[in-house]
Amino acid sequence: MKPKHLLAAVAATVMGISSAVAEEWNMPVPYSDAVFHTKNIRQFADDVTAATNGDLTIKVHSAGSLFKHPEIKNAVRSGQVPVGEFLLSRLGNENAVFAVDTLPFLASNYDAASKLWAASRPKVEELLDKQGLQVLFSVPWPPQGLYTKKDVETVEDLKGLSFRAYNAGTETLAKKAGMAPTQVESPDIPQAFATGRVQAMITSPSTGVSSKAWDFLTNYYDTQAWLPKNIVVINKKSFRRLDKATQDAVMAAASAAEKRGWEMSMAETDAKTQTLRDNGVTVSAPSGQLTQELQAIGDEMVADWMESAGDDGRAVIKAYR
Ligand code: PCA
Repeated sequence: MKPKHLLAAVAATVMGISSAVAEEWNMPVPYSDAVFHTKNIRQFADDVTAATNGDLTIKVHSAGSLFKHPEIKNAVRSGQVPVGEFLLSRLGNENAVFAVDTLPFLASNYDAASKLWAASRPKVEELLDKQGLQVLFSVPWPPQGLYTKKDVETVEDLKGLSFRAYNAGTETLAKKAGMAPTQVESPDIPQAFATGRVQAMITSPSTGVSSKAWDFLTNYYDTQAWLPKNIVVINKKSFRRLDKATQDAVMAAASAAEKRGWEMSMAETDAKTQTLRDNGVTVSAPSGQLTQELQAIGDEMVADWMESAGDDGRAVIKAYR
């Protein structure tokens, strides 16, 4: 033990806190402080601090301020940071199984989403484990709806619009609907709309509210298309370096965070949809035709996915069904 650390340990013991050396971890997350995922993660961090009497504190860096969203997974993998959060389906280019939760209309309510997570979790854990990553918890966004700047009755009405995408699945859907997708991180949504770079998006009521959608668009169609999940992973080596009591505290806080996160997400759905209304966004159910046409696009995407996901993917769908 370095003298500095020895001193800290002695001081901690004298103060009656604990004999272990206090450690501080940096945790990058992509979403802003107002977002429920970030609030849930801050609670997780507080729980870890409390349960370990401050032996381990986790400092949350929100809105991509420490690492940009696309870099977070590799930052944890390489050990630049021990823990981080990202949108699971962003890894869909590595393995289609990671993106099963963004297949339109495959699992479009919380009950189905929970079953899909149970069916896919073992494979997701196995694939991430090979990269030296351990899954701590995963929490869904509310069901995804369509935001536009005009009334939309059919897919034809969407043709030619520039569309804000957040993963490969939303890009594919946009293209199939005749739109032109551009990848925009959620903290950059207001600017992308304000400058005319994009004119439509599909995301949750939560993200509509956190980006103040009423400032730049008029309509929200509650399509309930899918529930994409965020995932929190930890670097296995960093985890192994913790003593057993601290490891147990992290895992207990993680399982509480998963449960709390799903409840927060469910409560958000109606509350944030109401906030959209309160601020003047016209909230409506999609027309029968729009629903049918989006479903047809979803069916095509599921069929394509089944091919690209191979045996692993088919096993996940079988377990789900
Ligand atoms: N919000 C995130 C992902 C899905 C969601 O509801 C976003 O729009 O980037």
